[in-house]
Amino acid sequence: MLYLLTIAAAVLPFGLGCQPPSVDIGGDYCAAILHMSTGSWEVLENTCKAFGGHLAKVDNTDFLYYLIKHINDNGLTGHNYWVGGSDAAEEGTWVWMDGTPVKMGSPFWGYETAGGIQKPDQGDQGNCMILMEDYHFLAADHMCEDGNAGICGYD
Ligand SMILES: [Ca+2]
Repeated sequence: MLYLLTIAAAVLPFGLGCQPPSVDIGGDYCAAILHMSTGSWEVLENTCKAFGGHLAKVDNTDFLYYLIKHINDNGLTGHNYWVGGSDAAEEGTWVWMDGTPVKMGSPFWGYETAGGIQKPDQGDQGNCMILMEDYHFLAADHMCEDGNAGICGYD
């Protein structure tokens, strides 16, 4: 009995930090990487809401680093992941779900090596933010209705 209590005391502090289905991705960050889900940006946002979160607000480079590392270290590649940025309300003005501005440029947004064009570059055709495998999981603007996986955040 004492043995079990000792194990619980040692394990629980790490488990309690992240609300399921989110997991500890390192760096004291929690996220739910929904690699098995496929849906529009809105569908994935609703899925995240059902899980008590939102599409992730990836507004600091440390969080982005641990997200990409977790995806690569856990075989979660092969998907593109919706995150919580959008410029649907006003073209060119990217905001998170809570209305705060999305940081533009490097190191958050991906770019095409040929031509060096940095995302976002799709205008009205791309109003939802996605971490694209083609850009090593840096961000791109993408057609919101396209079916993709998503990442829920709990901040
Ligand atoms: Ca746009």
